Amino acid sequence: MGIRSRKGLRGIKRILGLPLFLPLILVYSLSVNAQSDRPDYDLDDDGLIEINDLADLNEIRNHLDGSALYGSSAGCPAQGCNGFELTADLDFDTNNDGVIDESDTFWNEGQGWLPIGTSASPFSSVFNGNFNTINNLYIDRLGSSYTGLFGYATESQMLNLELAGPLTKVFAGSSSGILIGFMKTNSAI
Ligand SMILES: [Ca+2]
Ligand SMILES: [Ca+2]
Ligand SMILES: [Ca+2]
Ligand SMILES: [Ca+2]
Repeated sequence: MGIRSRKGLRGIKRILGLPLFLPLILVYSLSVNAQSDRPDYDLDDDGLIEINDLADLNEIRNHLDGSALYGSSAGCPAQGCNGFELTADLDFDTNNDGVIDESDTFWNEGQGWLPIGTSASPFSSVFNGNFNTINNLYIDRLGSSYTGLFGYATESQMLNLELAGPLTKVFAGSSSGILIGFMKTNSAI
């Protein structure tokens, strides 16, 4: 009994040694990629939250009115933020190997990019591309309406955005386009 307990204790020590080491690696990698923990989401105070990568772009769907990103409006001007602006070219061929497949981040089991905004919850703010390019948008959702980079928008504005790249493909149902599936009144491209 006594011998078994000592062995057990050594086993626990060995197990504890590993988890103490792992969280350090996790914390480090999280802080490197921590787009979601910015002290200021609108560095130039123009009311447009900066979109720096595809993860940021993907997060817009959770803040369709442009007031926040990752649940935060930190650094927005006093009247609040009312949209987004792109700060860099983006590429859906995320591993840069010349094909869009399951190795790319937004493959989604072959369906590709999930459009931002639905008829029930439309995108309703500003998206300024700042003359940057979104490359190789891939969507294969033949049964879906309102499909594009944005699926459905109302009371919104999209400007200065280029979509390009040889891998760009949007297979979709009715009311679909590459930039936007459907735009309601009082909107402008
Ligand atoms: Ca700006
Ligand atoms: Ca800004
Ligand atoms: Ca600011
Ligand atoms: Ca790829």
